[in-house]
Amino acid sequence: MAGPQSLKPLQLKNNLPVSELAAACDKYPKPEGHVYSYGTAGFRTQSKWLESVVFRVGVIAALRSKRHSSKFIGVMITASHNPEDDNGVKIVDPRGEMLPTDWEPYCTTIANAPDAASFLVALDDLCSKFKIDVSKPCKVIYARDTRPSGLALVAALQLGLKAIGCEAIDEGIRTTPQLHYLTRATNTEGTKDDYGVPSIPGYYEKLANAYKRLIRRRDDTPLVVDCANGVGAIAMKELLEYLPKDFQVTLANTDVFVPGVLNHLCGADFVKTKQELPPSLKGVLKPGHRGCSLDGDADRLMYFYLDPKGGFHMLDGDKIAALIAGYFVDKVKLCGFKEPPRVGVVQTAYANGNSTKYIQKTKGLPLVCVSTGVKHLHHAAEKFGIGIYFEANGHGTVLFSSDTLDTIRNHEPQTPTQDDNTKDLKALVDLINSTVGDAISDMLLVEVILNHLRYDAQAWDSLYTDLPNRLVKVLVRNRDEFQTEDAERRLTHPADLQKFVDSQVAKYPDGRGFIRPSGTEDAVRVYAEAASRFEADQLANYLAGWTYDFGGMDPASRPKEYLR
Ligand code: NG1
Ligand code: ZN
Repeated sequence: MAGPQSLKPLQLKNNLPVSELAAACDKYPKPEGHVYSYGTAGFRTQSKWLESVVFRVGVIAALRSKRHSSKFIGVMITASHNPEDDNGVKIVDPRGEMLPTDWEPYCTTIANAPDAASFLVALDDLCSKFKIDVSKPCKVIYARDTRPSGLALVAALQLGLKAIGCEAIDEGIRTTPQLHYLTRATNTEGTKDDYGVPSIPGYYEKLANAYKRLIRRRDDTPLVVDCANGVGAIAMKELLEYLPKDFQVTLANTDVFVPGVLNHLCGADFVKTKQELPPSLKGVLKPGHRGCSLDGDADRLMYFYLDPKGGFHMLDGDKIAALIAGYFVDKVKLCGFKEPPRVGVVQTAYANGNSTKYIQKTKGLPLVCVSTGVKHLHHAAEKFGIGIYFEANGHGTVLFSSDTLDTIRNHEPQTPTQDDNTKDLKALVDLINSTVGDAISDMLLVEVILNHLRYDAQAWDSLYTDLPNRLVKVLVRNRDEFQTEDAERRLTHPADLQKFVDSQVAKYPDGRGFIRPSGTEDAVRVYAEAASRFEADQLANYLAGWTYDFGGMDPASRPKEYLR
């Protein structure tokens, strides 16, 4: 292990607090043989491997703040919908966005540095590459979800922040979107881009006030919210204090501090992957009621309902996007703008084919497909006046360009209808957490839209019918052998596997299928959809079987449901 003494020969170009950083680094030695990578979800792995990484992320976040004129940088400790024993850490930029991609490889190198000396060299490289003035002050704001490992990881983070002399705000246990909100609100306070009061009560007040301005007389249909036994349960309880008393809601799966139950048989990821009702909601959700599930850090949302016969129906991120997009395009028309903002939708290849058709053909809206990962969706949505982005798994939000915000602010309505709708649009801007997908803000938005359109869950569901689909996770020798193009919809390698995909897909009516390496797990994902359940399953299983064999696995151990 390299102690401060062994660092003397180090020739660094930047004036980093070498001895403080080296001493702190030695307290959190990097586990030998473990390789980390900063991906779509930041660093994410089993919590027992994460202390050295979180310590180093503290230092990186502080340097990012120095790079950004000493603005607050956010750090969120969460593993979202993943198992309770996992954890993760992600850096949030000053306006609440994700860390830019060009920093990712530096984060990876810094996390993998085997000892204090190489850690310092890697930090020095980062400072030189991005011309960071190390003498500047730095500020970080951080939070964690309810995972038991969070506390020890916060201690590691704090040591990193202390070692580099960073001012820090500990926000305690918060949802991921709350931390994004706080980061942006803190940085914009008192400016023309003021995002709201930079506090948790400020967040609830902003959402609740916007909701009250929007909601008309509510029907009596109750909403059941599955909180995944995570931090969303805390936030939902707190939010209810700010909402009108007639907001009828039943909170389920709120066992925040019971070990082992986080995301277990509940939550947005369970609903999306199993396409069934969380068992804990049996008897709680009645036919005709609306239900929704948050995930473990409350940035994903899934709706669902039971038909009169008790059949389960899921309303996923695509259905949410379709509802929101249709609503916004009509709302914008009713405002009577001279130059209406351009409403558009961003999806990934996982979007159901019929949702794409509905948005493009039925609603006539521009739509782009991008690679998986929030940063891709977010950036593409910024190109629209009003950009709606959602992943099928329920992560998404609506972005308003600064021109659009000016248009709305300066608009002079000519009729009472235009006036009412412009007021609604202003309230919608406040209701939506544009920094990142926010399950709670999205839920209020869906509730408002259903209320305005007088839709029940079934009416919403009937906007289009989902094509049956299947997602399969296939283990392979090395997922890097799988490379894609065209927003991950086609493989460039192995090329012969893509030829097989093309020939299979062509055999199925409404067939679509693609294979891509996961960005967050050591696996390859296979997706297929087709006109019937049987065909979607069969197509997915063929593609999975071929992926397994092309992935260098032993055909003798191929799972029996995979086909060849
Ligand atoms: P990967 O593991 O790259 O498929 C998953 C989700 C993404 C996104 C990220 C980040 C699917 C198929 N993929 O990515 O949509 O949410 O995790 O958490 O749901
Ligand atoms: Zn999440």
